[in-house]
Amino acid sequence: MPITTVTRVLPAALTALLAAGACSAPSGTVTGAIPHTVTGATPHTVAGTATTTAATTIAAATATAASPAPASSAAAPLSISDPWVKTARSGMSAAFATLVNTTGEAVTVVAASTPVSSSVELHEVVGDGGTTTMRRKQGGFVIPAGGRHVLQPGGDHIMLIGVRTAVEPGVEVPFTLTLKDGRTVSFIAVAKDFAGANESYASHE
Ligand SMILES: [Cu+2]
Repeated sequence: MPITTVTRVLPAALTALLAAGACSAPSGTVTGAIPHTVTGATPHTVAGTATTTAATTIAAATATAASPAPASSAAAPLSISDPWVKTARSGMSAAFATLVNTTGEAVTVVAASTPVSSSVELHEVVGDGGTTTMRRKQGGFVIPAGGRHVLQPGGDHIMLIGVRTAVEPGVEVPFTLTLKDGRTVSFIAVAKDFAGANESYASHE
């Protein structure tokens, strides 16, 4: 299956899209620029009523379509929507996104990595009442066939332990997810300030 080849194309496309989004909108709106379904929609219709923001998005989508991989979302096992990472100068941080399974079989994410952190783990948040704790997610993130798995503050997340390159607001941070079958999926997360998601870190013991 040619999936490995296609996933190599994804980062460039996402970089272009996120760059376009970052130029035209604050971080909160960047999420709207993530494109898979928008790309497939009828662009000429959108263009006719385009605002400045919409025009930028369409331009980015066109660039994606012109890239060497014609069947982007169909071939990648996961598409990554709304990726972002919490700003941090050092220590711990976390990345979030919606992982969309584009295949007919369950996909399991077993690891993640990013150059800005010496260690990265897949975490979940557990607890009740006022006390919540995060810990490693046993078995990784499982995305059901055709389904999605939301990574968000207070829930499952990609944990950065040992930030070694300051993650400033607006910076684009590359991530790579490793799947259970060894395939990888890369994406770019835009850094933004966020005051929450400060759950205490559970001991591994
Ligand atoms: Cu965590």
